[in-house]
Amino acid sequence: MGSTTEVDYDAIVIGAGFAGLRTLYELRSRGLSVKGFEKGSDVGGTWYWNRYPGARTDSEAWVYIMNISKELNSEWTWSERLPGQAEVQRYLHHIADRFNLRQQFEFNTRIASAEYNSDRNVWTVTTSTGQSYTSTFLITASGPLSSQRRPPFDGLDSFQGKWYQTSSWPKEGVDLVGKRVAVIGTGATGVQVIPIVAHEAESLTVFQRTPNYVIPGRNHSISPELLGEIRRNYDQVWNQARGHVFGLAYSPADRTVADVNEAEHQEVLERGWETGGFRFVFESFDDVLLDPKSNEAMAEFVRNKIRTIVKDKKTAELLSPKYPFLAKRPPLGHFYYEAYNRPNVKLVDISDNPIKELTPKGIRTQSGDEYEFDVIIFAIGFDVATGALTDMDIRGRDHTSLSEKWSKTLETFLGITVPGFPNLFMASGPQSPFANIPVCIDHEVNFIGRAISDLRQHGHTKMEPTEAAALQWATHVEESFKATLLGSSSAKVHSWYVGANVPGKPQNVQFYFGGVGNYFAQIEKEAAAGFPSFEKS
Ligand code: N01
Repeated sequence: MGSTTEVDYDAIVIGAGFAGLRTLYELRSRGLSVKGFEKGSDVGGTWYWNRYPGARTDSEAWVYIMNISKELNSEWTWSERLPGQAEVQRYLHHIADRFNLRQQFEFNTRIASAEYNSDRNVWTVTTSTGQSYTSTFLITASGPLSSQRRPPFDGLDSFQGKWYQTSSWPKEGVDLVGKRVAVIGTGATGVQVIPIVAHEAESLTVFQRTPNYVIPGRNHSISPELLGEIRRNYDQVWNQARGHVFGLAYSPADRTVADVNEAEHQEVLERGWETGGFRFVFESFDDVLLDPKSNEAMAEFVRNKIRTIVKDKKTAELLSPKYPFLAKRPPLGHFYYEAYNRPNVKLVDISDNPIKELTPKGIRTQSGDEYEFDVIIFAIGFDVATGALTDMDIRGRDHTSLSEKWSKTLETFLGITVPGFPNLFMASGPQSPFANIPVCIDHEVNFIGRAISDLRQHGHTKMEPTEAAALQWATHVEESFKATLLGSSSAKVHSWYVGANVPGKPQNVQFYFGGVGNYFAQIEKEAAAGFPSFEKS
């Protein structure tokens, strides 16, 4: 069974983060010969690259897991509700060692291109140093938030201080003590970095284009009692996350804004705020993404918190978003707003006065104001979802590249496969759910494994989704987005949900917002029916 053409491996996997490790484990368990390639010098993916100060998960530890073995779940001890970068990295190292995954990866190896040969039904994958390898199946696990954007400012090379990007933070760290530091960007990354830098640097200037609704993370250590309870109920916890719209182990609030009076409403939000994390968002009211009244009430509640915490009135107002709650992915903060009360921290609003250029001494805005720095930290986000894939030259059946295909319209089937690209599978690809990623990866990779096993069991060697199935999925992705308040939001202007943060990128909904539970039901239906949306031969 399998390909009749001679290949180096049954499958090649690109990336050694959560998705790559999970894929390698899955396919190897199904008897395939698998080789992995990873740009970094070790496993970790996001957690390998994003070592910036303050980096930690926004999902609770107990759902930030690889659910491949009961023993793993009961032997690994998370120390915090929202584990830090080093701890997640240790977890992934542990998995790589415990399941002997590391030796099947080639590290320090960037994949430059991958090309499908129709006559031979073979993928040829070529590294940036020109080494080529062949396989029947190609699985990308390159991450939805991994293609970093180079700072798009003129004069970058003229800056005489040091500049860093959070998503390629030096392994040895950066000493900021006594330095005048700038942070550009106030997304989830900037929000994590800012309070830590504020403590270390002599001065910190934050350049904010759009404020965010920052929810307190309320991180805490995990007590032995809590750990015991989670371990005893792991299946239940996992099932809860599988069924939750964003893949978190939360219960529905079972109430909408219409069910309560004003006092009860505030009480519920107050309780949620104290609990912190995404529980505030998802366990307070179920209609926050659907009912403008519920949404605005939550938004105003957060604005009031900002006004209470931040002492300087003007700064508080600048930090208060005016667009609908959740229109941007709300970051979790760890004393984020409090940082602005420090005398060494200053906020510069660049919403109407953008950064024009970097100068030898620092940053100049459109109005001509110049700010001097020793260090500039860019936390300006990613070319999300498609970026890491189009960065590689991946060419399918008729020699078209993914980049060319998606410049017209973003089309995938279930966010996992693409018409015209036989035997290509994407773990966490574009149009897959916007959610707690490890839960999604687990199911997507299982789907990929089942698809390949099914194909081989039927004596076939090639599968490709039909155009009709992909079109239907793309339409469903668009409609699901528009059915929420996200689709009509005023923040869509820079929103990476639709790719608007990257100049020139075609604007399409990049993720599936129809809910994790819905998504899993659809991939399960496809798999259970024997993959009817694919052409196989
Ligand atoms: O990136 P972002 P991120 N001039 O794109 C600003 C995940 N994550 O890395 O909003 C000036 O959200 C930009 O401004 P605006 C998580 O899913 C997870 O912070 O476009 N400013 C924005 O403020 C997250 O949502 C975790 O107007 C410019 C910022 O830079 C996702 O990654 C931790 C600019 C970019 O924010 C991305 O978050 C961290 C310009 N030219 C991240 N260009 C955890 O769960 C951009 N900006 C742990």
